[in-house]
Amino acid sequence: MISADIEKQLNEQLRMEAESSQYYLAMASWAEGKGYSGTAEFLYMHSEEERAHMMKILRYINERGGTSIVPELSKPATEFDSLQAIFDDLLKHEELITNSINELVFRCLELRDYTTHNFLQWYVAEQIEEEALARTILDKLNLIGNDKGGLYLFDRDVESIKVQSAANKPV
Ligand code: OFO
Repeated sequence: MISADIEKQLNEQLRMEAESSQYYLAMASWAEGKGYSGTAEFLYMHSEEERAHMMKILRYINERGGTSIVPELSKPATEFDSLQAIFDDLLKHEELITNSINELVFRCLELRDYTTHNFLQWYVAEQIEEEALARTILDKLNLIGNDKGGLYLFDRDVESIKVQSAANKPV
């Protein structure tokens, strides 16, 4: 059984993962509308991943005897300035998620909830991967700048970049 404190924080994390999914869905839709079909596919896939992250927490809370709360979500932006702006926002957002996971891990140790601590290690590994990927993409975009040919090639190639979980990678 999880404590009320951990249950509340896990529900907050669940909400943040759901917001991430909505946020990336809005980015994907914008990219698709602008003709960046590769970037759109990448972001649609990322949005699906975030939904899976949300579901994993939802199921965990219930499994541990708590009550998961399907959250109300805020409306994400519909307009973005550029691909750079999107991936800049995405990186900042992932850094926020990492901080939140770290806070949760810290609280688990304080309350000696080693089971949830263990559950959260998957998220700790995932965040390393997600931040690294966002930085790599942003570095590429910053090199390309406003060069149309470069952006065309970026959009063609980004589709093949997979958002992989560090936890699933062979050691
Ligand atoms: Fe769920 O990792 Fe991104 O937000």
